[in-house]
Amino acid sequence: MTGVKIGIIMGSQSDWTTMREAAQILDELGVAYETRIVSAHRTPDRLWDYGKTAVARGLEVIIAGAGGAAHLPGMMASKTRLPVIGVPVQTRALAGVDSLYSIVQMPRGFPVATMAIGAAGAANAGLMAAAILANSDPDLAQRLEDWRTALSASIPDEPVDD
Ligand code: RP5
Repeated sequence: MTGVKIGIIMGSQSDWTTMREAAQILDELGVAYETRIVSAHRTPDRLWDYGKTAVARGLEVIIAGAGGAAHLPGMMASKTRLPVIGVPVQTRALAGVDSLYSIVQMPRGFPVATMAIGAAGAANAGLMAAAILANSDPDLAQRLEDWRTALSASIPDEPVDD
């Protein structure tokens, strides 16, 4: 086991621009993660192996981003009991609504915690994964509290002209 508890997986290199937002949040919070390209359609055996070995390798949360016919998060949820956080990547053709619908409407029994479309969703996936780990990691819990306090403090009281 590597000690890494969060896996960030995505269907394509082209998803990394979005999924990097999750990684950046975890960097800010000092949480280790691994990143892999795992495509439900192009590398199904890789998906199967990743899901099958995830628990034994010590992972505790999987963040899965995909676009279009975005079957990666749901298929991963079917293969591992670990919590899977889905990120609908924004697409050109249908603006990510296709991704959202592909991820969110899971059948009873195999949930995917589905975030918003695009960069905000990916960042929130990082925060959600950290929040899950923080339940059993007081130091991380404090860092997460501090992160949230700093964000609140950065919001001005009044708007200014652009
Ligand atoms: C999906 O197809 C990927 O998750 C990606 O969002 C989308 C397009 O992939 P590329 O054609 O850019 O590799 O499987």
